[in-house]
Amino acid sequence: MAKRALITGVSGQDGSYLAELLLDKGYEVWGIVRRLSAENYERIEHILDRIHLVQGDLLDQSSLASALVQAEPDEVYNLAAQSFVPTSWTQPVLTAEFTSVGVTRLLEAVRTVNPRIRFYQASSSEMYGKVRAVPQDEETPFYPRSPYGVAKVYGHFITVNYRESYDMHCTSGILFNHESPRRGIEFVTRKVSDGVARIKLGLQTELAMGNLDAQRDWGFAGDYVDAMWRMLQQDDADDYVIATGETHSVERLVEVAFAHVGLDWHDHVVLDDRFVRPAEVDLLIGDRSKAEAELGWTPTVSFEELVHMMVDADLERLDGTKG
Ligand code: NDP
Ligand code: GDR
Repeated sequence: MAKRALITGVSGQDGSYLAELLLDKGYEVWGIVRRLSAENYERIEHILDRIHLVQGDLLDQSSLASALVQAEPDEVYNLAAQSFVPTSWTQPVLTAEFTSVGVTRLLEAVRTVNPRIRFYQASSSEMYGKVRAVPQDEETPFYPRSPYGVAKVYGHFITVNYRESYDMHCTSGILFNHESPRRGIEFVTRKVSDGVARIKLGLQTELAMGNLDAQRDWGFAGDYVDAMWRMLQQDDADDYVIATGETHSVERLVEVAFAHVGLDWHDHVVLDDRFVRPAEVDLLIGDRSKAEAELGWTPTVSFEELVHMMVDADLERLDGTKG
């Protein structure tokens, strides 16, 4: 019989890639979506006829339990969250409700409906924040620097706690930044790829940016959802860091993106304090040794390939809308 999976956040970047991956593996795929006044299924439009959607919200306990009863999953992937770091300063309580307590709501629903379900929690390198070690691995202590990071630390430890308290198969994947043409437009890589494409096509001239010195370990989202799946296939649940092991500054990102279309970033990028954060995460670089050894996982897309892929996708998308 086909395995069944339930994904929260299926309409997001990672949810859409994970749904594709699980369909390819022969899973029956279910996704939880929020009721909105207008549907936002852009990223899953191409697979809508192959997946099952059920309405639910991380704020609503009974909707989560109902979704589990309906979908009868073998595996649950909790990808839903308020995931944009700057918004966590303007909406800190809502961020905690979604990104922290939401995890407990879902874990409780799993525990009561069927504790044998395997559970994946989308943890984040933002938990390392003001980093205590370089590079960061599963043993590195957390020091979050935003309400989002703080919320994710809670989500991580409640997942570990359900594993230890109830002997449930609960895994926390500590994923470093991962991007794609489906990345939300306000995140830095997509903001840059979209801005570069617009400037190249003559639709705008400037790109306003925040801190260019921040360094991130950026990978391709398609690779990272494969790591999530691999984690849930292990006999025993555990925590894993997923990263490329390379770090680049935002300035380097901007340089590579503009150079790809034959432009010099100095001619177009302007600094704007509105995009500078109250507290910054200066440097992230992950050590994926454990994932490589135990999951056999390695990234397949380099930083330059990723930036080029994203700029090309935005050029193609915007060129069609020009004139
Ligand atoms: P996105 O922001 O693209 O997607 C978030 C998803 O969560 C959307 O489908 C959104 O639905 C859904 N959602 C938000 N709030 C609720 C709620 N209250 N109830 C139900 N669904 C909700 O995030 P990504 O795909 O990039 O990331 C997936 C997960 O991984 C997130 O938890 C994120 O914090 C985490 N993460 C991401 C990393 C990255 O680099 N991308 C790195 C490490 C962790 P809607 O479409 O309705 O808004
Ligand atoms: P991040 O991603 O905060 O790392 O969280 P984001 O792309 O928003 O920022 C990365 C870095 O770029 C700097 N930066 C800017 N960022 C944005 N968004 N816009 C700008 O104009 C800009 N200028 C400079 C930021 O200061 C920061 O240092 C992402 C999210 O997906 C989280 O959900 C996830 O958990 C982490 O990655 C790992």
